[in-house]
Amino acid sequence: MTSEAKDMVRVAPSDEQRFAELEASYHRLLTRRNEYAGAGNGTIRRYRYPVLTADHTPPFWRYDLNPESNPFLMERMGINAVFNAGAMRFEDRYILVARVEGVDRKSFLAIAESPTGVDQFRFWDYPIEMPETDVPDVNIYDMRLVRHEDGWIYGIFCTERKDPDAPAHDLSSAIAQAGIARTRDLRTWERLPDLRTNSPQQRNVVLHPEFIDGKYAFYTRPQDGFIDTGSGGGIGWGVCDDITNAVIEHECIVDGRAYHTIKETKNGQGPAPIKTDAGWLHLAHGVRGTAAGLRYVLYTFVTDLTEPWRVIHAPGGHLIAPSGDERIGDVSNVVFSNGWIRRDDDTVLIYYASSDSRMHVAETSVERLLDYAANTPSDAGRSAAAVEDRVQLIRRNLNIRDV
Ligand code: M1P
Repeated sequence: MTSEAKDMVRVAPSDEQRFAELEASYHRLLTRRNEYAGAGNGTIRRYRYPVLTADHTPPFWRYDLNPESNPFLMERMGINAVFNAGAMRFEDRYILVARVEGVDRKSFLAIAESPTGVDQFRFWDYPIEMPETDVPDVNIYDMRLVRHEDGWIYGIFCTERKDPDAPAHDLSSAIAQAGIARTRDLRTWERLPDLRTNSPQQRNVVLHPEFIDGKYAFYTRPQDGFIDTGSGGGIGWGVCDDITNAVIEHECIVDGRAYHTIKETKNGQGPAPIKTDAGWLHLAHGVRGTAAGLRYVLYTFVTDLTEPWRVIHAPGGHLIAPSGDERIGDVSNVVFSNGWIRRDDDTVLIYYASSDSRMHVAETSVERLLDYAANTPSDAGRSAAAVEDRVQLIRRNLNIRDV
């Protein structure tokens, strides 16, 4: 044995201590109680601590625990980030299906469950082993979970593959499509053929939870390129007869991109909408360009109960924007949501990721979201009209004060 190797062996006991501390901090993280981060703004109230991070992944996902094959207790397969989780209630548990990204940049989907919905999320022992299609996915992520009225739980997710038509020197061009899988127990997944539409690419596709005239209905996001939506006009809508061979012949735009708004560059449906007496409540992300890159925020809108493709309330501006530490991560200045849960008492937990790095939760209610949607002025379109809206608010408030 060389003297260098002997030196390495001598530090072995401290490696064990290091791993013991790692396990202790993992345990502390999973048992830590969450708390409100502040009073909120009347619409949403954030919780202080992220609900899922890379450190929430079990050490046995990352370390080889066999001293024979890993005498230095090295992390063999690191996890880079945990973000963009779908969400649902299942057997009295709060379930998140997170996008887990290894240090090799490959994303996979893994389920974490919690008894409270705001803390104590623990990953199941094994990630989802999603079956592949004939053309294997290179990367899968951002699952939207939907309990459909046909009795299945569907997971619609982005499947990314290298563009086969890209020139040999182009190693970045990729094609995004919507992968479809279904399950009854969240453990065994049946993979169905990917959604087919007339758009060259799709991302942020979401299954509507109910049949529309006996057909399956999807929110789509047609896009010309992998990053640029190009001629894709915004959040789309289309129906298909057969989910086991899902083909959408025609898409219409439900919620379009618009100049000088929070959704100028692109937008995308978040989770499946929540059904309320006043219409379908939607959560979506809007993207605009800045000198510092793209800025992703969350916004909401309401569509008609019987015609879910028709917007009836469109409050202007964002519901949630990156704040404080949320601004920083692998892709900074991003908040993104593909999961929310309506509790029996009509409170709503919004699960959102910040900067493609970690998962947070904010609380609101159906009543508050509907009030927000119905009474927040829509985007005024220009500065003078926005000032006019604000002046009216000020005038009403000062009149009240003078009374
Ligand atoms: O990096 C921000 C987000 O970018 C994509 O969303 P969109 O297609 O709307 O731009 C997705 O890759 C998403 O996962 C990611 O969080």
